[in-house]
Amino acid sequence: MSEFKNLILEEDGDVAVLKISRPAALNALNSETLEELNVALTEIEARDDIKVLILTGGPDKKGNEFKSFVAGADISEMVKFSAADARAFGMRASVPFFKLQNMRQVTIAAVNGFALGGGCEISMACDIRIASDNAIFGQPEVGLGIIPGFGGTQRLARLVGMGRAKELIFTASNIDANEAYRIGLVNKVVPAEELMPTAKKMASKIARNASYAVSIAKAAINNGYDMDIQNAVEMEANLFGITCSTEDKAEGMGAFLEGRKEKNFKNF
Ligand code: CO8
Repeated sequence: MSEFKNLILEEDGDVAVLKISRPAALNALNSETLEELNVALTEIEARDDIKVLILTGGPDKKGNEFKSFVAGADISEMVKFSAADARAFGMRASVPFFKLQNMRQVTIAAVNGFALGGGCEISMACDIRIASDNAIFGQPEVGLGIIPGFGGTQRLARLVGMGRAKELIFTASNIDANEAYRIGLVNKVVPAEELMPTAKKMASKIARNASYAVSIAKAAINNGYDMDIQNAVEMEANLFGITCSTEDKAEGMGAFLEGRKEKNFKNF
């Protein structure tokens, strides 16, 4: 794996933890970090031994682990942008964000503090969000004279519905973790010290299943989401057919029929 300036990759068996680490800027996303994210996610996706990726924020400069997930895109970089620079920045972010959304592995955002602007947006590009009870979510962009530009106007509405997305974006209000849970923005809220253990427990549970089937299920959900239901269900039937041709199907069903708890999935 490559070396990174603003990212830290930790591996724990078949689960990888990728920390965004810019302690001086509360992990704000600048161009360099977006480039690094693209490289890291490309390398992780090519690794068969990594089944689940947890994305989280590194500590702030005082060492506080629960200060910030990602405090947005880097305002000191964006302030100098022309319209063309801004578009290029947005497109640069869309590559790693779509990787998080569509890569073979399941992606879990472990949100350990501020998830503002681009921070809320990168969490929404992940499959699942778990928040520490001190996490704060928001899309403050219109207060800065801009709009969410890393997919926030699109992914927030898809996750929490158009009315709530419009309220959050138009008021630029922050919400706490419990409100984020109430509106369906996060899957789970846990005490701060339980955040990584909970994310790792969920990751291990996912990793124990047939990972090829999990990745096909992810593709079915993602691809079908914007299709009409008739075509989406037909697409699902085709993907179901593919999983029926795998050794893991023989192993999973065989284990059930033999009353065997242990399963030896080969992941194909
Ligand atoms: N960008 C750059 N630096 C930042 C950012 C940021 N987003 N957030 C925090 N920092 C820096 C601060 O400037 C400060 O630096 P220094 O110590 O050198 O003064 C350091 O991090 C610590 O921050 P604070 O002292 O402000 O810490 P507080 O605990 O007082 O406050 C907050 C924490 C509330 C999170 C506060 O830092 C804050 O409001 N940050 C900005 C949050 C924000 O507005 N984020 C959204 C940015 S816009 C965006 O994300 C758009 C995404 C789409 C772009 C698409 C382009 C095409």
